[in-house]
Amino acid sequence: MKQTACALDCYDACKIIMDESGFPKIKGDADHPSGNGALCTLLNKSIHEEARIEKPRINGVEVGMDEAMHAVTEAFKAPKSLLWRGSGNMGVMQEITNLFMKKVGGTLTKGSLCDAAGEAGIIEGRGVNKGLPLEQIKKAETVVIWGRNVTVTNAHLMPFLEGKKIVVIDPVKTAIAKKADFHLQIRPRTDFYIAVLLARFVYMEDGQHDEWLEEFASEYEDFYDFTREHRIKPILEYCCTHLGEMGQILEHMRNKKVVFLVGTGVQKYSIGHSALHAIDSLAATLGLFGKEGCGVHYLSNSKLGFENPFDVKCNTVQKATTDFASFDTVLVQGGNPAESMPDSTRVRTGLESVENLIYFGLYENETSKRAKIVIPAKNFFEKVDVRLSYGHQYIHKMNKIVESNIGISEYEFTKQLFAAFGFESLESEETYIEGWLDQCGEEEGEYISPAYEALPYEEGFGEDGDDEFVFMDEFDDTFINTKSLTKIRTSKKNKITDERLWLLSPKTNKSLNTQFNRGTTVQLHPELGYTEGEEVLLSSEHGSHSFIVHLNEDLRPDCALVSSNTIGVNFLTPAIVSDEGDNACYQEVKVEVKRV
Ligand SMILES: Nc1nc2c(c(=O)[nH]1)N[C@H]1C(S)=C(S)[C@@H](COP(=O)(O)OP(=O)(O)OC[C@H]3O[C@@H](n4cnc5c(=O)[nH]c(N)nc54)[C@H](O)[C@@H]3O)O[C@H]1N2
Ligand SMILES: Nc1nc2c(c(=O)[nH]1)N[C@H]1C(S)=C(S)[C@@H](COP(=O)(O)OP(=O)(O)OC[C@H]3O[C@@H](n4cnc5c(=O)[nH]c(N)nc54)[C@H](O)[C@@H]3O)O[C@H]1N2
Ligand code: SF4
Ligand SMILES: [Mo]
Repeated sequence: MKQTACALDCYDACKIIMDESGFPKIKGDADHPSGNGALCTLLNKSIHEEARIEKPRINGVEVGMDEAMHAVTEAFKAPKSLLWRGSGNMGVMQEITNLFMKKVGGTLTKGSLCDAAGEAGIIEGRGVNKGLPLEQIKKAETVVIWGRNVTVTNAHLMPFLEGKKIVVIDPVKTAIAKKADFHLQIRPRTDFYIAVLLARFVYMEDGQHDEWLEEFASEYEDFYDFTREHRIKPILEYCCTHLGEMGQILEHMRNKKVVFLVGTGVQKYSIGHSALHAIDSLAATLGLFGKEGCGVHYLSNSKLGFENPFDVKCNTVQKATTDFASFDTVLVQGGNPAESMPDSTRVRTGLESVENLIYFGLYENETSKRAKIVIPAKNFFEKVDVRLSYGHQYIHKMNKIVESNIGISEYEFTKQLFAAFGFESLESEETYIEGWLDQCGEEEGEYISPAYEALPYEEGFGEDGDDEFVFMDEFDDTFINTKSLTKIRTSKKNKITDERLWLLSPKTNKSLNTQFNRGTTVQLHPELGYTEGEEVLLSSEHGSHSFIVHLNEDLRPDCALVSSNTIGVNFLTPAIVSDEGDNACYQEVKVEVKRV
């Protein structure tokens, strides 16, 4: 029996086993604490069906690997080079290319397309982003699923939610929302307000955890004052909710072991950090840190506690708003920026003016089509690696379970470049792999994160656990003028006076970002008067693209849902980064719909 782990960018980071019948017969490990023996359709089907890039290319002509790598070497002799790495493979060995960039004085990216705004908010409050172990989720009585589509993006968590009261806060009636004990169909981008008001109500009914607060978060009176700066009636109206709904949420939290499962949905905005800081501040008010069955589970810093041999100091540019045109050579590794980055018009213009655009990946996509040099990669079945997880504490050694003649690994790619430039000091592949694994802990025969703590923040906050929790004390929003909140009114029918719709772009179960199945639809509420199957043009101040209408009653009428795997979605999104955390802000945009 051979073992590896799924490298796709996903909370679950499933362990994979393959018995004597051989590839492609793979399954999950039913005995693993985070799995149930099943993989998902992406691993059972999509990944095996997707056509690979098999041969290297230069200027559209297939060449041998040696010739292609020679062209890569020449390209890196140009003065200004950039490595833009996506999240196509989550193995730690992806980062080995950093070592080469350091040697040639190249540039790397900072920030993220994904979760960094939320993480910045967590760090503001807790000082460090530790994961909440799965067993604490299992011990909770109430689970508040806040901007995370668990059944799609985190399906292996479902068994951990059995028998619990479930509250869902999501603008969409998702599958889990339909089954929940309470669903707040929140207006997008209002999570900060909901969290602050909930905290205010907790204080008003004297439900704060005084004893814990005195010890770990003594500025709580100031936070109460901060919550009181927020006027209840206009804010509830703005968020399209009312006191009754707030009461129902509080009912499920009062004197209960509560876990918040927060997803990226709450933080795809300039103010994303504030959403997480406010949710954390609510959790602190209730004294939910460092206790059994309690806590806030977000995408954790999976590298916490590790010494990372690939952590190098280089110049950096923003990942979400990279200006590709200012580089002579750009290596795109494991990503598809032409489609996954915000503001596709801007990104494509930039990519097209790069003299040496190198694409190093598995599949043809909007980026590979624009590249001068294409280097096929090995997929994760075909190489060795180590898989950390942002969703749980377990770590997997990834073994090679398939022999293949296609492509090269990131280690081999780096090794060849080191040799071509005459650089020394690259260790062997095994040395790096063992270096990562040696740092792990062990539990019941499984590797576990060195940062694992059964009850994170039990001793306190900050890197060393001797700080207090820092409540939020200011909120600044330049996109929506909060001072004029009272003016943004909604009619009794919940119709917004602003005709433009919030653009939501969550994930789907048929794709992994832009890998595998691509979509073409925009989902709209039937009340808006469009017809199933008709073509519409969506426009924002950043660009426009046409989509096919799919009617969906599970949406709010003030939202248009275009999932993140949909061709053209990012023509609509802004090239900006969040106020904190250098994160993309895919949902900081409203769109107009027009029939074509
Ligand atoms: N509108 C909108 N856009 C979004 C989002 C959103 O919510 N809304 N979400 C954002 C988020 S959260 C993320 S994480 C990003 C993801 O965006 P990207 O990081 O660009 O990821 P993908 O688009 O999935 O492209 C991954 C590519 O990696 C390549 N690949 C896979 N495995 C390997 C490997 O082992 N080696 C190499 N070299 N290549 C490999 C494949 O060819 C694949 O095409 O998208 C962001 N884009
Ligand atoms: N099958 C599959 N799994 C995946 C991925 C995939 O593409 N496919 N992508 C992976 C990646 S890269 C990531 S980052 C994770 C992300 O996984 P999640 O954290 O689940 O993120 P999303 O699916 O983008 O959005 C989650 C939910 O947020 C809601 N939402 C949108 N706007 C708001 C808002 O303003 N407030 C609130 N409260 N909710 C809002 C959406 O309706 C959606 O239900 O999933 C990973 N897992
Ligand atoms: S994509 Fe996620 S759920 Fe599917 S096998 Fe990989 S880690 Fe597991
Ligand atoms: Mo992501």
